[in-house]
Amino acid sequence: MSSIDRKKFVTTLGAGGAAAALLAGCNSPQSGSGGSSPSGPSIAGLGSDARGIISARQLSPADVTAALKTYVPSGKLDDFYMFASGGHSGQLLVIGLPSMRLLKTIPVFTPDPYDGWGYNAPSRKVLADAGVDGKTITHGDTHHPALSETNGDYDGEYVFINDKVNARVAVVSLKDFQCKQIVKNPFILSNHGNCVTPNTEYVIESSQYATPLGWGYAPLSEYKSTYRGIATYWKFDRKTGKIDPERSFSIELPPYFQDLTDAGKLASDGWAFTNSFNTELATPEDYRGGPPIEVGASQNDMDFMHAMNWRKAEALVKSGRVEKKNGMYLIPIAQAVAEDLLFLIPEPKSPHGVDISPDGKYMIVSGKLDPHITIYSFARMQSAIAAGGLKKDRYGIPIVPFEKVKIAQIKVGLGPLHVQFDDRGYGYSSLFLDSAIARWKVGDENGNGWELVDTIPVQYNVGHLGAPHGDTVKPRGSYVMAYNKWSLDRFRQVGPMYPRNFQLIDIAGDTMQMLYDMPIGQAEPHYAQTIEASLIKPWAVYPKVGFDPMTMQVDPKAATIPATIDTGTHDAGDHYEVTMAVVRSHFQPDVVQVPVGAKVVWRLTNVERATNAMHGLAIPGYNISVSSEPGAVQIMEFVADKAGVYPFYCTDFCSALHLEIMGYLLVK
Ligand code: RUQ
Repeated sequence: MSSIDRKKFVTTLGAGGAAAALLAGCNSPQSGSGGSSPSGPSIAGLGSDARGIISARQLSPADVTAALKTYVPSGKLDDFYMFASGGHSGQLLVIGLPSMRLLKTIPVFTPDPYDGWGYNAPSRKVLADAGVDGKTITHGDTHHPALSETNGDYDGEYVFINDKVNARVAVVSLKDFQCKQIVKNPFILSNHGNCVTPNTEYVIESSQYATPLGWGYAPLSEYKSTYRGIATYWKFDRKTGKIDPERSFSIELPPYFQDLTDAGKLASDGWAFTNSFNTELATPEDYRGGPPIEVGASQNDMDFMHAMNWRKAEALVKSGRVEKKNGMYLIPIAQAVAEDLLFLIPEPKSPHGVDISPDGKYMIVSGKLDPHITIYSFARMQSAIAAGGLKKDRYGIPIVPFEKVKIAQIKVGLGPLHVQFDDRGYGYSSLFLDSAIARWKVGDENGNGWELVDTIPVQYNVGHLGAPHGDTVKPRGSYVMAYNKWSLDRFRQVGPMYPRNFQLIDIAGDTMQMLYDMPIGQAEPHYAQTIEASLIKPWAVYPKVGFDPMTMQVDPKAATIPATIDTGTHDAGDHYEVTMAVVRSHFQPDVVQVPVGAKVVWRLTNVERATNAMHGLAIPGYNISVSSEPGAVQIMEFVADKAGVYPFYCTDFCSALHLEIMGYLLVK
């Protein structure tokens, strides 16, 4: 039974139906509405065995259905890829759905020797280039993965991920699931929002905590006058697969703490929305005379959503009327206001997420300190702007009146944070305080029909939630995932640091069903995006032997076999060049000899064409570990500063003679 058949099969039986069939022993094909699937195994055949297992393991009918819905047999594949942030591990996780099996950790902001990231020369350069004031940073706090989009739907080509703590954005190619680039924001030191425009024209990064723009110093007493937020529109170039900082621009924002951003689509294409909290402009300094920051920043009943017409901003930049600062175009607040491309919309009390509906007609804001989600109409926002006469905030930005644009509020429960959609006209909200997912009906432009339908408890304290293609114009697949901060009683204890819990929920039926708990064995994940597996077309091996994953081209200096280039150690005058091939089961050459103090540039090419035939190389004492997939060249650079004999070996168990794949680095 294919995975799609399996799903249909289970759905036909209905929640509990399959289990009932199993529990009943299924001696007759009539039991359960589905009986036996025409192409699949007969339920009757499962009879007493299954009954025995079910009773020995004390499984309920719901348990058995959940197992059937998530089980992917050995040899079968998952239907979806989920790309989850790795929180302050700085990495990105790839997970299969519905099995919830971890497929890969993609190292991004943090070195990871299993992948050679941060241990080979090109990735060290990526990390160094993305440093702060010349200082290489070897950690990150990943929050919001954003898959590249074409016509508002995930296209499976790239995924972008932000580093909240250092205000950086990374580009990962889904050809080889490797990081290709990290850009450092030239204005800010912390970000939060990260999303793409509907054709990945831009990756939008929005600031979190206000600072003086450009990382300079200013006392907190100058917070209101000197500190600022930012929305940066990083220009993505599909031809190069890289962000082009030269064609990127930023819009200056007030020192409200900007939070999440979502790009408009379809009806609202060309716009982007960023909410904020701390319109009180409180600072931690207030502690000396006033309340602590979390109190100071929660005084106002309303904060502000920022609405930005990025297409207008882009045209303004192209017109040559925007100046560059710190190497990037920066549209100051006054210019953004004069050009009618920046507006504020009041939003209830310290909101967290803003999410645009699949048709682009509605902006939905989650209250965080308010039990409601608030629904705004994009069309009404346009009319209110066109009508003019808007009041302004203290920074001169026009405010679109709340009552003119808000069309509905749904009381969903305590601590709403984020919103996702399905293809059946429902929206879903994560409720942090209630530890639940709420399902509600998407209503109409006049505010009718927006109503809470159902909630399901989750375990526990959910942050984000995610549905397959849930941020696109075409959500699909019948799952919602809850990305929980706490797991409490869900897993065997592993000391005081508990695993975080990803939960898979079936939303196909009229009531939601909890299917699966997945422990995340590392930092708190925030958001994840999920894409149909068939849309991703990864390489099985690199396109050619000697392919450099960083330049995405063949390195002319890489070894190939049959050898077109001399392998061995070559004295290049100011450095030694090592050209090496690896194949089961040897390195060629397997002795590298250099004088002490030599600068070494060592290219290791895995010349295999067999899929999965991985090799690695690690050198003791030199902090070097690389991984080379079939076809890839890995470049290592170091100074051989200590005389000695250094055995190196292949770190992947690649053949029966794996232990024999070794060699010596002789530093004389
Ligand atoms: S945020 S849940 Cu980046 Cu909502 Cu963490």
